[in-house]
Amino acid sequence: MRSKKLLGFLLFVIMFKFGYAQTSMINVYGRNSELLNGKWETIIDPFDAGIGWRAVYKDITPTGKSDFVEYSFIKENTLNVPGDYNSQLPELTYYESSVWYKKTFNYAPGKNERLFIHFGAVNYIADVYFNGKKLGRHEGGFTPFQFEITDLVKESGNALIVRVNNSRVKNGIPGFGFDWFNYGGITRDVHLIKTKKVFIDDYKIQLDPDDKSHIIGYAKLNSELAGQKISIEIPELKISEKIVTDNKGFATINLKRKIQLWTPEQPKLYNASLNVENDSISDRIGFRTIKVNGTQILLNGKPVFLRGVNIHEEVPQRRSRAYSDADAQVLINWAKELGCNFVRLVHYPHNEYTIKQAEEKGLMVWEEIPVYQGIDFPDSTVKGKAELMLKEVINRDKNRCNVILWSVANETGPSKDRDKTLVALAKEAKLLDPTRLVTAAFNNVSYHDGKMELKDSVMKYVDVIGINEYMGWYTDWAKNPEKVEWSSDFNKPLIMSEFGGESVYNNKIDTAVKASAWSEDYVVNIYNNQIKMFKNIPFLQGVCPWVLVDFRSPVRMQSTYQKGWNRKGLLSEQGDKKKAWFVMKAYYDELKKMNRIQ
Ligand code: GCB
Repeated sequence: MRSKKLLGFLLFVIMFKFGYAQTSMINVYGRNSELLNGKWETIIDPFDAGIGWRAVYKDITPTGKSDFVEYSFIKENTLNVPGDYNSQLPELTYYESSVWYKKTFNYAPGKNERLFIHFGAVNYIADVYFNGKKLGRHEGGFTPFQFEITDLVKESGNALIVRVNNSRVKNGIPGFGFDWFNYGGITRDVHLIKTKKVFIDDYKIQLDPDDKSHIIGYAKLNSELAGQKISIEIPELKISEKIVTDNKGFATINLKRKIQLWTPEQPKLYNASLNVENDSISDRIGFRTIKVNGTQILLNGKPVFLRGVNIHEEVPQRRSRAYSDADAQVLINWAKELGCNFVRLVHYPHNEYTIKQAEEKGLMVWEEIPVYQGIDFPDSTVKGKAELMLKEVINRDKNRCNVILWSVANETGPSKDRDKTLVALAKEAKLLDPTRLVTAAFNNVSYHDGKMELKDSVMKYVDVIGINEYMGWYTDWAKNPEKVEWSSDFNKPLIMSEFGGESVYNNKIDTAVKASAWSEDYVVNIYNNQIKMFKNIPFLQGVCPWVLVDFRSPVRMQSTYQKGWNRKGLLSEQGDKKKAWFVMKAYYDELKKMNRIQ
């Protein structure tokens, strides 16, 4: 056993040392960059034949009469980037294997310039080659990564080649089975980032959790250069400051101002910029504090009740992954219309457009890594992979003031290995970001002595407990919903992170009593009952119905109603409002009126 673990550890070390992607610099959208989006040439490679002697990455095209090269990219065969491949060609609808992508570009190098290729996300494995050389690999479908190509780039005819493979893997994160569509491909923007020799690699600007007029943070250079002046400008706050780096290339931010705080009602954001030696970054920064006090969640020091909804990163009408600002607007506007002040973005980090749309429109966010049911916790590489994903998403979004919760898992069954991994992840999240709350969605509740009891030793390690329960759908009500009581040994806030049931829009089968009828009325009953129960849970501080909109999932193979869709949406896949939508909306309107919320 020990030697298995040691082997896993060594493999992991080797992976990092040799050819693993770099953790991405933050805020690529605020930097000097250009998009490499558009049509990329592609080769579909179901058996991964291009890895061996056919060596697709060598990018050989036959020219002379006797060049017998069969496996070249052909200009006509293209797919769009960003975008999943499954939704782009009918023959790729259920495809789970490799596609090779190629993009050529010219580049006029600037003086003292450095160049990076940055991927917003590639699902699931990306092997990246540039001008015939392997740059490295990235594993994980929802987090960004980059490679530096300064020394490899030419003025013309650069070839960037990526093998993308979306096979589900036993020791992957997520693992073999999950309840959403396995969209593969280069699913988010690809950027070429240009920096100067010295540039700001990372920064954090935020409110001191204990002083609402104190801005704290840091800026960090890519190299350990002392004495460099970094300027910080936030014109609306009359901030124009210079801070100086120490011998680690690190400088702290420490400023006093009268600040208008970010709230769901007034999501105030300030334009900000950072600059070092003509390398500059722009951002929009909001200021708020988020804490727990006993069973309360405090936003800017005041108790807040989270009126949420769960969202998958999918545009159901297009049957594809959401990847653009326009897609983000559709999803976020629906949540706003429902009356939300909060969204749970499941079950993996969503694209930056969505987080920013939510921030601009006043929605607090729960972000999650895909440590989902069925993870192979005993596998020696799994913990390290999960930790890396957590680091990648915290790194990416630590300046988004609307992100209040980092979720380290969803519905994982207790075991020694699982507990160890989750506790490590919860501690890691706190270490990386002590200013936000840590959570996980659990489903280990049991009915005992007339009460629902929260049962999971890992609950001790999170700030906020998420519970997914499906009374009325997967399980019956233990007793009359109004009488169901909840008890907790933890003096912590609870969010009902999932509840709901399936119905087909406009399905009027006149039964409100039979779950298997998939009728709207049956689900209305579930929602009414849930709401009755919520009113009796004193430590409940938020609810998130499952789910905003019907979503595709191959495991949903019931052939009359589901047909490949999870039908628990408050909206149909065409965006029609089901009856349950109106029940939730009325509840949220009532909560707003009661002023239990901000
Ligand atoms: C859950 C999972 C979610 C599923 C949902 C369902 O508990 O967290 O991913 O889609 O239930 O519909 O069963």
